[in-house]
Amino acid sequence: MMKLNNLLQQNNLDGILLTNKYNLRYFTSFTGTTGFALVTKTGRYFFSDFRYKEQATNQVTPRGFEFVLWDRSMKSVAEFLKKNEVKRLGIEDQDVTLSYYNNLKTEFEGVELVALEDKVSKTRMIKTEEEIENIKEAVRIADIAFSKILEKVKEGAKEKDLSAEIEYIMKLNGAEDKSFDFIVASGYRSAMPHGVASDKTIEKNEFVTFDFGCYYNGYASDITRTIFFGDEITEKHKEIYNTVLEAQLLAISKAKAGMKASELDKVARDYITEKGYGEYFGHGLGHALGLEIHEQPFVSKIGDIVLEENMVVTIEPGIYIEGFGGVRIEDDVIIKKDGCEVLNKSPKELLILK
Ligand SMILES: [Mn+2]
Repeated sequence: MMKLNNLLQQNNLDGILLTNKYNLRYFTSFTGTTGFALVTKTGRYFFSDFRYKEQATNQVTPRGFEFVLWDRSMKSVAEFLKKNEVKRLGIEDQDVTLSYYNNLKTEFEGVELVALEDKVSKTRMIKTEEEIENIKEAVRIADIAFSKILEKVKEGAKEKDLSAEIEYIMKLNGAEDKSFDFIVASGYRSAMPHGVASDKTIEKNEFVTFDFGCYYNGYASDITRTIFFGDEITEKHKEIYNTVLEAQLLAISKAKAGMKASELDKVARDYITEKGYGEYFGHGLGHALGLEIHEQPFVSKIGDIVLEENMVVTIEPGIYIEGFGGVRIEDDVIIKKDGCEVLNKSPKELLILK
């Protein structure tokens, strides 16, 4: 609640319209799909329709919000603005459509709409102990899935089937849902950083990259492991794998509170560049995760946010060589005062499955 008051004050606002579903969950505990909140200096309201009356009331009341049965018009919301003397209203401009914005402009006559950009989402960057516990459990479930999926990797196995198995294993182990569309990318497809599982089957002597995660209590996990399938591994495969692994371990050894996200990115990037593979590492080193699978701070060349204690970020360098294959290794880590804590327990040394 302090965070919302600070936002009002720092941006010289009389109110904030919360519409982003992750921010709504964070501040009101609402887990449904239809609803929004109005926060003013004097009142806190949560608007939703008849379907969510009971659920929303139970969830938002303990968080200090009053449930308002919404008639689906913004005109009725304007009454609340008037009642609370809102002249400057912050909106989550990155979250609303142009037509929604135009509607607000019409219905909220005389109210100045102020774009908050990602200021609300950024209040979620430092995790509480409870949030960290949820992320840890989501990571633990993902680790179980990795160990179990290895038994299913064989010649002719379809990427999509392996992806479905991973989801099934995680759900059997307590996951609410998958946290994104899994990447199972084998052979030439492993050179695609976002090679979502396809109909391709696993063949001998290729890399297979698994990138997956789940939700537990609303919080995400995200893990990537690359294995080699077959008995004829080349020196090039080994070199690429070990370069990514060394870069990942190096970044983990340097990650700590007080450094800029871009400095952490540079640690892994410089190492990979020194080894001659710089041009094949075309994405950022990582991203934070929490209620969202990708959230601030982003760990990239342009990441100017300073890492702080209890931010949870991924460290996931990769090398991708078109026509040959690729490797990525990803762990979720908690930033600490003097280092970081790696949450994933899945092994990272080169695994050759025959
Ligand atoms: Mn990731």
